[in-house]
Amino acid sequence: MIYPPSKTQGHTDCPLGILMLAAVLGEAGYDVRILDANAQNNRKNVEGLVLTAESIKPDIIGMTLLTSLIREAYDLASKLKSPDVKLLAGGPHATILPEEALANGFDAVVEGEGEAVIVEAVEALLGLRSMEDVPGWRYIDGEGRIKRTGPKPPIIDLDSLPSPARHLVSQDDYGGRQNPSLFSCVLTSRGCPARCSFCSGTLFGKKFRPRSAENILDEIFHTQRSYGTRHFHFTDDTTTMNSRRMISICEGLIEKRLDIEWSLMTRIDTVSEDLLSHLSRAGCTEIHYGIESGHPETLRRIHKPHTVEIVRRRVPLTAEMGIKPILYFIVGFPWEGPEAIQATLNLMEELSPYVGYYHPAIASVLVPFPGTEIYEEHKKQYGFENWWLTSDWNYDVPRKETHSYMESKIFIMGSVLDADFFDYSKEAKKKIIEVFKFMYLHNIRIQKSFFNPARKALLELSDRLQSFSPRLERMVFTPLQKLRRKAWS
Ligand code: B12
Ligand code: SF4
Repeated sequence: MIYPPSKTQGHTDCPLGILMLAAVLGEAGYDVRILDANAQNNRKNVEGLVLTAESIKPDIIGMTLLTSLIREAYDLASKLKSPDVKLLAGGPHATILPEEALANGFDAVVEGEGEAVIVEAVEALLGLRSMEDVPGWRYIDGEGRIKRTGPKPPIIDLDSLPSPARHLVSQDDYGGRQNPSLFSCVLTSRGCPARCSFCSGTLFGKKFRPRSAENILDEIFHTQRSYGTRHFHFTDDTTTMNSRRMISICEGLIEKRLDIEWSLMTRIDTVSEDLLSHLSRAGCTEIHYGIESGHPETLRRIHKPHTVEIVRRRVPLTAEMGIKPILYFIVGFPWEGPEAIQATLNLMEELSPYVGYYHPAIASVLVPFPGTEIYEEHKKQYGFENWWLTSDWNYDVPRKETHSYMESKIFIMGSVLDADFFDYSKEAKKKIIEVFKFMYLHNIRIQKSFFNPARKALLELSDRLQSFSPRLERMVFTPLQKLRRKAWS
């Protein structure tokens, strides 16, 4: 099972999807290996993955397809393709565009969650059962035609699934440099009833499906026992959707007296003062909220289920309870001019005394992911149909040669602004840069590093030189950029 390589990101979270499938296949007696190309201490490029796969000689290679990694994944598939191996795809991009995956070398695609059908899919690919007998997938039949089988029902009883096969990856590969404690992620529920227009949330559906508190506590307890894990991160879409369940998890954690910290991702409209107080007492240290915007009109148009007022009340409340709020924002919706972006910047400034850090996710400038309302409504007007298949719209690899020193620092992993999906005006771009500069300065300030004054001074110098003469800025900063580029490669 392969998680394909990213040119820019090692990831801090373990690849839960393929670890879940590996656990199910392991129970059925299959020998499964995990190749996570972005594991922090063991990153692999396409060539490295091909060599490793050749030495393992698997019967079937499964791959998670994400839009952000799709060109690497298709390149990898074309190099792995051989009559001796079957290629199976799954994951968000494969669910949204299964036929594209089949056209790019895969023999079959499982749509949506994989646990309920993975054993049948493997049996069919090994020739042990008919391909038509596997629900919820598409495959290429003996005559080269694409076949689709009927839908598979969602897994209602998530407690019936085994725990992810964590023993197949090295726990040291996850957690991030800022979080050196042994780290593991846990998925405590699936599905989100909201319908945000930028979100590729189709994979787990709209119905919230929780695991029971006992089942989650059991996974945490055994993972901590087996690996000495000190920090758990709940990566659900909306962990706190059902507060009664969440309070039971908190009570269980307090009762078990595990020496752990934990964090979660959720919607800010689903947390109350009472719930936050339970979370805090049970060791929750961080909550990741998708705030997205400080512009009320934008929040309404993207169907975000909260208002600016809710954010204004609950971010400080979270901090007062001793939990760090980690905020995610998106700027550059197609209708947003400089005033709308300024409204988001104003909200960031207002909240900054309470904020742990602003998450430096590369899509903080809007990326129109396939299958989303934003993509469907704007692809024709802006001409970005199927952008992920070409390098013209490349948004994640920094184009350092066109960036000032400051830009290359504040757009930490990428160049979304270069991709310019929505033809931003000069003023809007300037405002976007201000937002990112603000986030960068906030994030380095809270790191309290000895180098901060120097970092800040370099940033300001680059900014001033750039507005005076971009050529001069390049002359001064190119040697520094070259040094950094060397460090990157
Ligand atoms: C945690 C997380 C991350 C982590 C890392 C995830 C990791 N290591 O796997 C971090 C923070 C690094 C991250 C970053 C990004 N993420 Co993210 N992330 C998530 C999140 C919240 C949970 C992922 C998870 O653990 N899911 C739980 C497991 C069990 O599900 P799963 O991996 O999908 O696997 C199931 C099925 O997909 C399927 N399956 C998966 N692989 C395979 C393979 C085979 C062979 C088969 C048969 C089936 C199969 O079966 C699995 C079990 O049911 C999801 C949202 C979500 N609800 O899933 C977004 C999500 C995956 N991320 C998304 C995005 C957009 C990003 C970023 C581009 C955003 C950004 N701003 O930077 C980056 C790109 C990362 C990259 N590597 O390129 C989108 C992907 C959309 C798309 N079209 O690809 C999602 C769906 C969020 C959303 N709703 O829009 N992400
Ligand atoms: S609340 Fe989060 S997971 Fe749910 S639809 Fe909106 S962005 Fe997606």
